[in-house]
Amino acid sequence: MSAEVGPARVGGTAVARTCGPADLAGLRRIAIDTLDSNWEHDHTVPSRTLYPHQWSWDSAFMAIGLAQIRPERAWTELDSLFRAQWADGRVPHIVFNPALRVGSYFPGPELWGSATAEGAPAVHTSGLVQPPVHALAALLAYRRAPGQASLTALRRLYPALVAQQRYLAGRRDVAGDGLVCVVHPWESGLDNSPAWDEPMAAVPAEAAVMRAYRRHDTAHADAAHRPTDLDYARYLAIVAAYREHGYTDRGLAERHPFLVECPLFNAAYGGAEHALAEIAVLTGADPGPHRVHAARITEALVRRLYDPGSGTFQPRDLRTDRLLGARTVLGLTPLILPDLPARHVDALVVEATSARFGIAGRMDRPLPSHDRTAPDFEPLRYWRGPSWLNVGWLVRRGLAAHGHPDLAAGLRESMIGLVAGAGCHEYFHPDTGVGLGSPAFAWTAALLLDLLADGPAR
Ligand code: 2M8
Repeated sequence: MSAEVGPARVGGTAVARTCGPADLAGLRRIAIDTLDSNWEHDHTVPSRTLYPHQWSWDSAFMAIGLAQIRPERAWTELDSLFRAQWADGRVPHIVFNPALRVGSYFPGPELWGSATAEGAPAVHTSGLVQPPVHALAALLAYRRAPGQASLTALRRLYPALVAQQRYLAGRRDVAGDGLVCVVHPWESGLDNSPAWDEPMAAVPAEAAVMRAYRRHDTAHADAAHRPTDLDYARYLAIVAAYREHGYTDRGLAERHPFLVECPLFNAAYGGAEHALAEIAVLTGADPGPHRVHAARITEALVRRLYDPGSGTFQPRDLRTDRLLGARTVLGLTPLILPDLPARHVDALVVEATSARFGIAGRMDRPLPSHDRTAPDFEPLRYWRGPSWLNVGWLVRRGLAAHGHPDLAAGLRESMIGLVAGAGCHEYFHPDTGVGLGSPAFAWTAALLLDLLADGPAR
């Protein structure tokens, strides 16, 4: 097996490279070592330095990679996350490891105060959620490692995955339109995406409040690559508004400062129903209700978040009931929905292959997280331009499923090229491919394993 990967551009120079079997085996080894060294008794930490606790959607991505190399860990990973599920079904976005010292992450358990919230688990968690990619992860983990043990694990997880969706449908459909809304940029997973600039600007906060806190992230990553102090002041203000009400969702529409329907979150939400239908078939449950719900979500996503003017999906700000115009990579992610209508798929392919995102059979630069032609494109700052493997992995799945094997293969090669050139970094410079953020980042490793295991056309 050999794969043309890249061209990864390192230090500004395009390096077209061909990985032979030895290189690919070496890459696989690096990914396995990264996952092993980030393993922490029952879960994988995204990064030992920047993110030393358990994160929700990270764990789903970990399970996808672990299923290939240590299947029992894939199930342990998901089981440990779902042990922290709240009584209302929410799966918290961070599960704190009680063994770590105070200050090992900011904001830590003392700021979240989950212990006093109704229905929270015994372990400390945040009160937010993240994109529900867990049912898809469980299904893919099963497919990578089929057998009795995996089937038993799927049966065990199924009711918890259903409860996760029930929480979102029952408590987070704030507009009553069949979509769920995120109450904090952290819930989107793309924390400081330009998509959130407008609703964030409406959140009253002063950067100076951050003098009262010590940020942990900027001690481990370049401050110029991270969200600003003003961003953090607003993040904390939104957390405080939610925490004040014990993280209950009743009355959100009247009182909460940040309410947005995100295309990625809702695509994951719909994708989860498709995955649950397949899990139901495998475990002897009824797939029918999941299929019906999946179809409704896709219909609502198209009706509420598709912008015919730009030909892409955009978040909707529920406080103004307007679509947010920034053309970020979030807009491409509804491709993961198998029932996305063909004309919307076609429009997204136009957007994906445009100069904004540059997806091609042979990519000359990595997929950016934001429109690279936009004036606020920032190639170094976190989710405002850099290239990330998880979003690329989702988009690639969508392109492959909707009959674009050449584009899917180009994106795959580009992502493998990034890791070949820079290692398992958290994110990558979208022009040069230089590795940025945490150098031993677990979801990069896990998803690389998945990309390596799939042929170029899958
Ligand atoms: C980043 O988010 C956390 C807050 O949740 C942070 O910046 O401290 C995001 O990239 C998010 O998507 C990810 O799940 C998390 C851990 O990798 O880090």
